[in-house]
Formats: sequence, structure tokens, C-alpha cells
Amino acid sequence: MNLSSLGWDDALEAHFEPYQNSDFQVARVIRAHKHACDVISSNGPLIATCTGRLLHETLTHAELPAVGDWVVVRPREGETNADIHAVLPRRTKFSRRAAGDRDMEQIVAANIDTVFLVTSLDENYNLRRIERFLITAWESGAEPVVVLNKTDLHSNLEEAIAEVVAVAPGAPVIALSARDSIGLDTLDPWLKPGRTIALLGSSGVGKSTIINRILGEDIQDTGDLSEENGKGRHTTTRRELLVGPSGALVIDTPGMRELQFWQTGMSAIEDTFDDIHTITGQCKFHDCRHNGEPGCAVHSALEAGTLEDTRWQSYLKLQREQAFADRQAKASLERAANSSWKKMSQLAKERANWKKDL
Ligand SMILES: Nc1nc2c(ncn2[C@@H]2O[C@H](COP(=O)(O)OP(=O)(O)OP(=O)(O)O)[C@@H](O)[C@H]2O)c(=O)[nH]1
Ligand SMILES: [Mg+2]
Ligand SMILES: [Zn+2]
Repeated sequence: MNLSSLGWDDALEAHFEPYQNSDFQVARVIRAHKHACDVISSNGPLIATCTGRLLHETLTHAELPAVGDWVVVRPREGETNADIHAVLPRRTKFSRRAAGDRDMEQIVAANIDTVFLVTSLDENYNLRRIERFLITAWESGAEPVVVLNKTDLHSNLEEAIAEVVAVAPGAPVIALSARDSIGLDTLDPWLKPGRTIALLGSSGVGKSTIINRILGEDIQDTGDLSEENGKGRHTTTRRELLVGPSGALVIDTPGMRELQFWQTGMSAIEDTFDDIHTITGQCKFHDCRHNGEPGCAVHSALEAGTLEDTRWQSYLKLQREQAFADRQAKASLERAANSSWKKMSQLAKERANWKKDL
């Protein structure tokens, strides 16, 4: 397999430079299991595991290989196995706070060019959820595209699209029915050779169905929610990178019940709420708290109805959440750094004692 068809480029080549004099190879992670990864190198698929040294040098779980990562491997002779010596720096990453674990970053997908935020036009349809996903998508560094699936279930499509366009400034919004193969060509601008697209969204919105349409065959299992009383059974259970006929690389992911922020910068909030950012820029006082101050543009926009109160409240809520998540993430990274420092100083002490004993 040709590396550039897997997304390899000059920037990655530069990161690989320090490893080039040995029998190292690069490979892309297509599935990450608990203790091993399925990867593809230019010689084909390999099962790869991290070396003890890499595990030792790793401070947090998020530094370990995730789907979409480029890793430096050394294949074992005559085997399909390989050792992972390093994870190359990520160009983009979509991460969230791991479900259930308050203080852990989870990499959902790495080195993605585009994020398809999939929503279905049934009971899943929720503007506030779209805002939340958009913030994380902007933060990831990849380009977000809002994909409204199941248009066959919605009677007033134009109205739905207009509502979503209003909460997604700067992001293209497209609508399709994967079931009926209607509107699939709207995805084409992003399905280019060597480009990586991650599909994200709640369970049952049709991510795997869309991927099967992109692949041109039913490779991914899809699930019927009605059989499960609409409870949201997760049909896809692992993240996986697949190669489509157009040469695009698509990552299927299990549906997310909740998306808790991980260290999200204020700029992702501003990108997502660009309309509000423009309005607050027009307040009379540059440090306006939009709380009854004279000349407050937010107050005027709310009065005039050009800014919806629900969107304003959502902005305030997500901003508070972002600030909290940011503090938590920083504290967690500090703790990780401290504990590794303790680990190292403990090792140094042990080594000193060991020398004394000789
Ligand atoms: N009516 C309608 N149903 C669809 C459409 N696309 C997918 N579905 C159905 O929605 C259900 C869920 O689809 P999946 O593709 O499994 O959803 P998913 O997002 O991959 O779900 P998880 O893997 O659980 O995250 C299946 O029964 C699909 O047949 C569509 O365009 N219209
Ligand atoms: Mg699925
Ligand atoms: Zn104001």
C-alpha cells in the first residue's frame, strides 16, 4: 500500500526524520485494541504493540496510539507482528473527557481532515447537541461538516436546514437519506484520496449506514433502533478506519451518549458562536458583561429577536462548562506530570542505592 494513499505527507515525513536511519517503518493505526493495534504499513497490515519503553515514557493514556495515528514500528522478522516505538505528533485530534472517568482525555480519532457531525432528523435532532459537537470539532483542528441524515423522516426539510445553519456558522450543513441513497453526492467534496474523515454522533443516527454507502458495500453492521424500544443500542462497538473506493479514509465510531469537553479553548467556543462573537463586539463597553450595562448589543439583539434567547443561554452554559473543563484538564495534566516526576525520582533513588550496594 502506498503511504500517501493512507494520508502520509511532508509534515509527517519531517516528524519521521529522526527514525530514518534504523529499520523503522511508519504505519497508520486502523484499530486500537486494549493491548495492541491493527496498523497498515507500506508492506501491508501488522499487529503492533507498544514497547515497554514507550509505555514507560508515556505520561497519560491519551499519548498512546489511537485510531488514525501514525506510529513508528519495527516489524519482527518473518512475522506479522511489530513493536511500536513512537507515536508521531498529531496534526488534529478529536478528544473528549472519557465517559465515567472524570480526569482522562480520550482520543476519539487522530489526524482527521474532516469531521462529519451526523444527526438524524428524527427524535435525535437537537440544536444544542449540535453546538456541543461543533465546539469539540472546531477544537480538534479538523473541518466540521454537519450531516443531517434520514431526510426521509422529516416533513419540513428546509426549515430544519435553516435552523441548523443558524447554529453552525462557518460549517457546511448537508442533508441526505443514507437509507434511500438520496443526497449522497453532497459528501463528495470531502471524499478525496488520502483525506481522513471521522463520523461522529449519537447512536442510531446512521453513521455506519452512511459509511456503507461511501464504501459501496455493506461492511459495517447497522442496527435497527425500533427493535430496542429506541433505547439507543450501540451497534458499532469499536472505532475503525476504512478505505473507500474514492481513496478517502473514513473512520466509523460508536455512538456517543454524552460528549464532555476536554481542554477546550475559548477560540472553539468563539468559532461555534461566531454570530454571538460579532454581537458582543458591538457592545459599548469592551468589557461589557451583558448584564444590563448601557449600550449592550446582546441586550438589543435579544430584544429585537435577532439573537434567540435559547442560543444565548446555550452559549453562557457551554462557556461555563468550557472554563471548568479547562481547569480540570490542566490539573489532571499537572498531576500526571508530578506523578511521573515522583516515579523518576524514586527510580533515581533506587539506582543510587543499588550503586552503593555494589
Ligand atoms: N429512515 C431512515 N433510516 C435510516 C437512515 N440511515 C440509517 N437508518 C437506519 O437507522 C438505524 C441505525 O443506523 P446505523 O447506521 O446503525 O447507526 P449508527 O449511527 O452507526 O449507530 P451506532 O453504531 O450505534 O453508533 C438503522 O436501522 C438504519 O437502517 C435513513 O436515511 N433513513
Ligand atoms: Mg454504527
Ligand atoms: Zn454587552
